[in-house]
Amino acid sequence: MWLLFCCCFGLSFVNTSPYDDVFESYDGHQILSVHSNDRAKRETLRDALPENCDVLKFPHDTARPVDVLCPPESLHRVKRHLESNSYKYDVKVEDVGVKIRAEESYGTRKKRASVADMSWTDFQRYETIKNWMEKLADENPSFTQLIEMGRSVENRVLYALKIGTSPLGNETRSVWIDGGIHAREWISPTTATYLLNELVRAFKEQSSDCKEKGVLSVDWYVAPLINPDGYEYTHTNQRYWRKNRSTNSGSTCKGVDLNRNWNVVGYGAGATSNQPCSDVYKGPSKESEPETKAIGKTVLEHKDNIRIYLTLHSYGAYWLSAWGYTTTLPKDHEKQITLATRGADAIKCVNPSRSYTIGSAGAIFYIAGGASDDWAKATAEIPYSFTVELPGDDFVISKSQIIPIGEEMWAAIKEMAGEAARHPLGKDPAM
Ligand code: 0X9
Ligand code: ZN
Repeated sequence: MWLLFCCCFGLSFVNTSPYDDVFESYDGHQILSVHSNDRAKRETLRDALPENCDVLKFPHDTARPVDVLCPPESLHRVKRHLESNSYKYDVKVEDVGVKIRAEESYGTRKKRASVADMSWTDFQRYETIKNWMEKLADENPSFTQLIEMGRSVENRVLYALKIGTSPLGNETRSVWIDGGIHAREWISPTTATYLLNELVRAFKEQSSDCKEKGVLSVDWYVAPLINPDGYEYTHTNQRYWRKNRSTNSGSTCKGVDLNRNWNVVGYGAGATSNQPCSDVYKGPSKESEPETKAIGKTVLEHKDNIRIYLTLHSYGAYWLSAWGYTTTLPKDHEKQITLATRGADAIKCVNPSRSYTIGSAGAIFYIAGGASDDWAKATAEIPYSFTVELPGDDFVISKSQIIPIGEEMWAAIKEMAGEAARHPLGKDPAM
């Protein structure tokens, strides 16, 4: 019976349909939250799910549920399997199609973007973000610099904006923030643009606010949307797309998981796949993707000054440090956790009900190698490296959350500035 179930349902982690150029409405799809304190049983569940179900979250903490998105044709079989194997589950989202149309007007957003569209009351398209970054650079030449890092698979420009006046010349410390490596995590690029906007405001005003003064003492690199092709695809075709839009040789399935593609120790470890149809496909080789190459090259050019690398993801409110490819902790684990805690405490001051879970990715989340956080610490030798899983309980999140989450992260970012400013230059002392 068990064998039959596995054969029918396939054995992969998460798979994407080869016919991915069609518009997916998600009508009748459900998200199931599956509860089980038994770690082995949770792993068995992952292996037993059908190929067309998508494991959205698989928390290491067994007190938290595993979230699975399934299409209507699989729901009956999956629920029968859960019930006959005594898994407890709730239907977290009754009809995903209805939810995403209500939250985001998904599928109706083919309108042409313009700079005037930039706001934080809605999720913006690539063109809007790109035009807005160009405008920021044009209007503020004394403290910004637009960096064209490279081009995506579909030839979209990959921008980072440098903000700062380098008050200590070559000795000025800097902080790197990126967003949107995972296409469907819309709150990530949105929060990155929110932070970029606050940074530009603070520099423009030459703010005398004590905390904001700290912000002015370092340089900032913000790359808000590093997987623009995947992001656009989530607006036009499949809201739950995760990867970039590479064509994979020998397969009809597109896309590489850019957060499994970095040239770093641990590439291929844990929740990673060598199957192009998998949502966690690591690519044909390390740094095979133009997006990974472009961002990596830019970070390396500034690595001696960048003291903190911060990459924004969603969801669940976790502040994660390296390593992610192993449960082993780095030598300076306590130092990483101290700064992460300062960030989370600053967030709590803005929103007392917001609680981040803090720890190393491999130990408290799940093991996954080839991610940008490990690369920033091990390869670029940047002293602090964090993945922040922003709040929410789904990749689909209400646009009313954009500003509150932006305000929270802005408070955390000011803490990062203070630490970056006082940290010694040079190679990470822990490496
Ligand atoms: O799996 C990921 O890439 C990240 N989680 S997400 O749900 N946003 O996809 C977590 C990455 C944590 N870092 C490492 N495992 N190195
Ligand atoms: Zn992510």
